[in-house]
Amino acid sequence: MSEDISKNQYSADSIQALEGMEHVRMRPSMYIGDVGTRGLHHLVYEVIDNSIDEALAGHCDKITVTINEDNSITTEDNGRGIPVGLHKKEGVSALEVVMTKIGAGGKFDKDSYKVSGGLHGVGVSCVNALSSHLRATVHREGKVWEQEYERGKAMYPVKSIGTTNKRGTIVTFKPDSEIFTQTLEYSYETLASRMRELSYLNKGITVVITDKRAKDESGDYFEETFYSEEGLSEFIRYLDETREPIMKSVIAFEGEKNGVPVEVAMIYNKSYAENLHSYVNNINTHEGGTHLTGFRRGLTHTLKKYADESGMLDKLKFDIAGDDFREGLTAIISVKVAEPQFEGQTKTKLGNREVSSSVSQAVSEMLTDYLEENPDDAKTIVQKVILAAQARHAAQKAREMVQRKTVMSIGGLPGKLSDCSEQDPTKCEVFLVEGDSAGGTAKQGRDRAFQAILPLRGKILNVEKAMQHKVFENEEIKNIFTALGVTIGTEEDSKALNLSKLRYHKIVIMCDADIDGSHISTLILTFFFRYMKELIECGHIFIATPPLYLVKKGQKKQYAWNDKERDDIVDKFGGSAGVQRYKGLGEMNATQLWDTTMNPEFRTLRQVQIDNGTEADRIFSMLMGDDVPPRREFIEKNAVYANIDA
Ligand code: 0RA
Repeated sequence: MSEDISKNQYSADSIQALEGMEHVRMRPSMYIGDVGTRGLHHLVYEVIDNSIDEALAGHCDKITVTINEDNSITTEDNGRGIPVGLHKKEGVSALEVVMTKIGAGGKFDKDSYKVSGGLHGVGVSCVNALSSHLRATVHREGKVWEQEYERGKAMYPVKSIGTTNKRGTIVTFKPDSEIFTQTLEYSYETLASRMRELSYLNKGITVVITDKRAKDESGDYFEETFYSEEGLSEFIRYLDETREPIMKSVIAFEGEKNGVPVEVAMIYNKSYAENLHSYVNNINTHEGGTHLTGFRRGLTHTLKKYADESGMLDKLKFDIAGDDFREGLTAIISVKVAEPQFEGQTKTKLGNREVSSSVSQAVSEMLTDYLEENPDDAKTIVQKVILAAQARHAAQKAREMVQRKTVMSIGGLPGKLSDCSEQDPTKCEVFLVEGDSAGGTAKQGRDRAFQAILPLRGKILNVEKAMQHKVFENEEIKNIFTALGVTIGTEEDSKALNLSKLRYHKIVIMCDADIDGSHISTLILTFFFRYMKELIECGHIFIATPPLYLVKKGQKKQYAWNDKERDDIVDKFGGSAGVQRYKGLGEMNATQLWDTTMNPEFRTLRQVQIDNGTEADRIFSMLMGDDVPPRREFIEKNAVYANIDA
């Protein structure tokens, strides 16, 4: 009798497992966020997370990721290898359970809690479910084991295919074109920047990434190796490569506080930007949370105490606020939390209360020591804080001016704005257009029912180099704020944006398709990234893509967006087709601009996304900062289309 029951239970469970995998295929976004570029890349992170877990448990120190020629991915690690023995409850190999059962998670021993884990933490079975083919190869206890799957279903039982003296797991998967209908193409840059980030966050692991789709000058596959001996303090140096430090060394802390592993590293530089990056279990917590609050509290408290005791604040006529302690600060906070509670719009805000005091204690400890041991740096920092407070008072006044203008703006929209007639913001679009003449063409070409035009004068202010009050005093920038209906700042959180009155849900940057145009787009993007990041995060910012060529023969006319398209059209038209190269928006007439770039039926808008906030921050400061050589190198490397991972 008992045998019967267990048999029934087994089949009931396996049906449930099957349903789990089917469910992943039916509702992939529930598991990996989306089925676009992001979800596609997420598959790789999901597999790698298991390897990182092995490394954190001390069993693995090398991970390789390969983009194969066919855009399948191979990951390999030298961890313990997924167990292959019989899984008693399921009656099949543990490997098969890990690969085909949703929520099996992998780790059967409860003692080693899983600290890594992707944003969704769904495990490698989910990757399997969403792959048309996956092969798992395990080197373990002298043998090589293998199993293959199609759309998550095992093709045969786990088999031994040879002997080995290595250990580890190799997974090769091909994302399913039935699921990923938008794109199956991996971005080397996106994967590489995540691997670089992981190597800094988990020091001592070697991460190698190879792109078999591309070869370098000497005919070898394109490959990079990331390895960090020091972890976060090296990460800080990397992020601040193009900023000038105002102190001798990076301040760093690593240890456990109240059972929470905490790592912090920070440095002050000469810029005015605050660059805080926080991670929980290797996930970038864009929205911050309790660990970030703890950091801020520890920092403010310790610096204030030091400044008070040193007497440097004695004659100060104005107050010092929290923000002032963070101007020109670059910091990374990385914590490991056993059961993280993620909150917020994008589920990237840590909710666990207990973490706040752990981080705050860690920061107070490390900073107090540093200030005591480095009195010169301590003075420099306090002086910088005082200057920041002074500038903030000036900025406050400038901001109040913008605010007042915005509040009065019913009927007080910028003169240069050609507004649309639609009142519902979800249906409205605004085009930010480079130059008055292209602005004029856009104004004629648009559908005035729902499209507004705001021409911008030439190069807008480079906000990366300007102090805050200069930014808020700038005419073009004031116009953008007023036109969009966005207001800034309440007393408590001076940088929070108020998007409730946003007047257009699509904000489209429309510039020439040349170097100057890219530069202007980048300036505008830098402004949004530094001052209105929420607009990017909520998916409101787009880039228009005007065509590069018009191919004509007799009555036939077709536009081309790149050289290959142009050549294909010339071939199709045959012989004496004429090619016109558009140097700028100004060379198109209103109808052409509407047909190719503005008409929602035919245009392509590129939505601006931040795939890696930490890397995006570094790139903006490099592109827009003072240091020329790295910028030149970046532009040369990305010459065709400056692809700013953002
Ligand atoms: C289940 C249990 C153990 C390790 C793993 C899964 C594991 C999964 C992956 C996925 C990629 N690389 C991996 N490495 C390990 C624990 C193994 C043990 O106790 O020996």
